[in-house]
Amino acid sequence: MIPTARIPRRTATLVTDDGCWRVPETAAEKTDGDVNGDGELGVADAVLLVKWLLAVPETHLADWKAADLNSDNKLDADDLSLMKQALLMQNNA
Ligand SMILES: [Ca+2]
Ligand SMILES: [Ca+2]
Repeated sequence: MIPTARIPRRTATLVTDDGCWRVPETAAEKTDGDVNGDGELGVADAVLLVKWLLAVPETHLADWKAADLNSDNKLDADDLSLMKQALLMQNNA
């Protein structure tokens, strides 16, 4: 399955006791591949993942799970390949 870039969405919960709407942080939907945590999938995410895979010092992933595109709980070249495909699909859309 080829991942597609998604626009981050949030869900809201109505709190009936005070009538306020709340948007819990835990309800934030993450963008696939957004490893730098800026809210969108971009070339910078692929560059960051490459640097991390090459063990470049001082490389920090804001959200490594976002880059685990094949959901096998590890980051490797397969995830990078899927990220490249997602970027190509995003740019050709
Ligand atoms: Ca990003
Ligand atoms: Ca993976």
